[in-house]
Amino acid sequence: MKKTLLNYITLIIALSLVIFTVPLNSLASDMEQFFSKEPKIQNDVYQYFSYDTMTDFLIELEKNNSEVMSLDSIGTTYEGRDIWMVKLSDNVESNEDEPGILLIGSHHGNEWPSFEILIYFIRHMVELYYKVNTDDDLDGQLNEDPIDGFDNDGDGSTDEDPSEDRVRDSLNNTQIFFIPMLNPDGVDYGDSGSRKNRVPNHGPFGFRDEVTSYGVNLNRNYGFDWILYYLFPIHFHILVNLMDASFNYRGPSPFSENETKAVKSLVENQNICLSVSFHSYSEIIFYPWYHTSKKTPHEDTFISIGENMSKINKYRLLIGGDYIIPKIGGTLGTYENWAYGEHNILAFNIELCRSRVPTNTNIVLDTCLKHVGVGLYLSERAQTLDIEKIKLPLLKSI
Ligand SMILES: [Ca+2]
Ligand SMILES: [Ca+2]
Ligand SMILES: [Ca+2]
Ligand SMILES: [Ca+2]
Ligand SMILES: [Zn+2]
Repeated sequence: MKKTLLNYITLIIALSLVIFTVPLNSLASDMEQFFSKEPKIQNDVYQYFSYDTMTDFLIELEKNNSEVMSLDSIGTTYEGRDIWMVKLSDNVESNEDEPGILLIGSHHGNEWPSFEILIYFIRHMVELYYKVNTDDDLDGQLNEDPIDGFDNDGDGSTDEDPSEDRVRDSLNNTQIFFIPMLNPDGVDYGDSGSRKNRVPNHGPFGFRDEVTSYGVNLNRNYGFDWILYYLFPIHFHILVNLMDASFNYRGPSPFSENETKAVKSLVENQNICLSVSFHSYSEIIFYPWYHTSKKTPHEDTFISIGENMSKINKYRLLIGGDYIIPKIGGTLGTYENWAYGEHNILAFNIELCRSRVPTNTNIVLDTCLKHVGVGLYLSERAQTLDIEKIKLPLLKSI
């Protein structure tokens, strides 16, 4: 640990006599206090971040915690917004030989919980990294109920005494990358956002002079197996994906969009082994393949990680693509298929919540807290993957 950090911790210990004598019943109440200061809660209707408030918040957080947090623009959208990437790790400015995980929110701009949970997780990690081990619920035991979805000490409340050491272990041994809001143009569009981004389209292949419609579905724009559209046009719903006015329009060419280009470049330049892209809604978890019911060589590992996440967030794990993926056909151009198929990243999709944008404060905060648990688990599991030295063979799905 750096000397400045030690000084900082000493300062915190001194201050903690004052600050931490305030009883905190749970992290949720802690967060409510924080958000009410911001002011995030108005008449119990949850106020989500916007692109601008998120940008201000992340800039401020990075300024005060630059030893463990970096904030960089990894691209610019059609409407000129920065695509922010947050990295959390000790010695954050150097690229250390530690396993990396990547968490992405808002491929779809109208699915707001997907960025909200990531901003919450970032703040939790940064805040607890510098906090001394604290008996948050003042029951005389220290860190007896970490965030894992279980009431570990059987006192009737769940996850009420998160472990500060656990956060430090995590950030000292992994590199956590976030793109909390991949599609800010979509998030900022209208009152409730747009699923697609906001580029003007010029016909399905971009050849028309006039603007024919707006927006590409970023989660169909990844350049993996597009040829299957032409080999099996019916199975892969070519018309829905080809027609530019469609909600699932894939774009004029693979990686045509600035947002997917930014993800591609980040993944190509970092050592990422595990990843989750968040959407809403359905409370389900799934994993590749999405275009076939054929199982990947890593089915057992996908199931193991998926089941562990499911224990924390209580969402249903869809095994082997049953239910959502037809036996023949399915979805092409998704982030997960590309990340796994091209880069051997164990990539999951988590569909948050039971509605697209819940406004009940308790529901949103509960979702945020659960996914702090999921994020911590992923960071710990990434270390295991590294130690086990799982070498994923290069794959091609066809
Ligand atoms: Ca604690
Ligand atoms: Ca305690
Ligand atoms: Ca408990
Ligand atoms: Ca717990
Ligand atoms: Zn989505």
